[in-house]
Amino acid sequence: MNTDIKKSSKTDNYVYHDYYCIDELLNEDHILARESVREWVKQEVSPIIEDYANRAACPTHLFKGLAEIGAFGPSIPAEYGGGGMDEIAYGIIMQELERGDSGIRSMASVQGSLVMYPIYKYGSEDQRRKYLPKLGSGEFIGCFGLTEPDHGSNPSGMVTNIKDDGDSYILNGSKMWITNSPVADIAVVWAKDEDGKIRGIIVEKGMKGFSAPEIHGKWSLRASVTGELVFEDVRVPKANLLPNVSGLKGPLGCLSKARYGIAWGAIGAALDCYDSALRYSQEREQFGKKLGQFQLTQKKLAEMITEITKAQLLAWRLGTLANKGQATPAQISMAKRNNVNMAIEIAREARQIHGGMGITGEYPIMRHMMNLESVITYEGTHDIHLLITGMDVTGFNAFG
Ligand code: TGC
Ligand code: FAD
Repeated sequence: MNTDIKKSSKTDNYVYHDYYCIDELLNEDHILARESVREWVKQEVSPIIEDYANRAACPTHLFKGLAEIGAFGPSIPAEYGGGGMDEIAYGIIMQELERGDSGIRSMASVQGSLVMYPIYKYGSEDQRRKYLPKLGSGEFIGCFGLTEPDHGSNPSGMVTNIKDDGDSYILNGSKMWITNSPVADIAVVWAKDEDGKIRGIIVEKGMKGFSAPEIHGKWSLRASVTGELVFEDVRVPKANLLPNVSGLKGPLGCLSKARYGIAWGAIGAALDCYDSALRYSQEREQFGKKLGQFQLTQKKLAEMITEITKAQLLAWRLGTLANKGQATPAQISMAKRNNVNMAIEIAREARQIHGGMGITGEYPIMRHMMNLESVITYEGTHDIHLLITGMDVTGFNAFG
């Protein structure tokens, strides 16, 4: 990957906004985690992110730093390579990362919630010991293969499959839109066995018949690398099958974990847009007045902070439920859907407040706005999450 790092001379002036004093609901560990990740983002992400996004290059050198700040699996036990913290700390870390860039949060979400978590939750003790420390330290990069070219919202229709062949399985099929796949050392892949049951299997880079070509031409998440996974008669040892889960609930359980993190993460992107718009409105003058003195600008900013505050409260409450193991998949869907949509709306309004400057890389707005177009689609689209809520409240399944 590209190591020619061009640093910006701009200062990251971001200030956190906590209109409803939600900090009072946090403990010392949460605040400490937040401060250290925020500082890391200011030092390591903000100066380079615009350049990487412009070049559509992934700052893979940040994997190690993400590991050092505890961004991989913050709520997975420390003995298995995680951070041993609670779910609120995990959420706060995702918020601070996405304040920098959704692609950086993606790097952490995939590694922690979609690769380490399934190995921790569904793996054998041998698999845990073999992979988790390396993933937790950033020595290994992982990816998660669920989506296929013809099966996105409906993963149960997947055609990727494994066939029994002595002490191995033979894996065939392909996966699409896979974050980190071109740079990954291992992939947690979901495939159907000969009984049509969905199973998880760990595929390692270098296995014969396995390739992971990059997908080019994205206008969103440009600093995150996305690719395919292609399996042509790949022989995978049986020891790589995740033994403790079968069925769609396996991958969906991982998605619950990652969607929860996104519900927090999106607030970070929204806060960055709001913060930039507020500062701009206090500095920029038109018609002899600051933009912030116009009622129309005040309406925009007042609505932004109202929506951010509602999203913060939703995420915090979801976190307290998650800490008790009581956050339901449908509650997580509601928070993911609401908070990502809120962030996109705020990015659009913040763009307006910045006028022409809002379309440039001088400000983070367009980058966040374009990123959020992926975030509103991956991990379940906006409408799929609406239908999950609809099913939960009515008892009727509207899929299919
Ligand atoms: P359905 O019959 O509803 O459920 C099958 C089984 O799964 C259980 N379940 C869950 N378990 C844990 N967590 C959840 N969130 C769960 N949702 C459902 C369910 O109880 C059932 O269990 P059992 O024991 O009865 O078998 O399944 P369905 O086929 O009707 O599908 C439901 C639907 C459409 C909601 C689901 O397929 C879905 O969520 N589709 C969206 C697909 C999606 O989100 N893909 C994401 C791919 S990964 C990704 O985007 C990573 S981006 C990463 C990054 O860069 O940050
Ligand atoms: P489709 O499922 O084809 O949906 C198209 C449209 O139809 C959407 O608006 C959808 O809401 C709507 N629709 C579908 N079904 C219904 C219905 N029943 N009722 C009403 N409307 C419906 N996947 C992975 O497995 N791993 C990854 O790491 C990963 N990373 C990603 C990174 C990026 C940048 C992107 C863009 C995607 C990534 N994905 C990943 C895939 C992502 O999860 C899928 O794109 C997403 O689940 C939607 O699938 P699809 O793109 O095939 O859209």
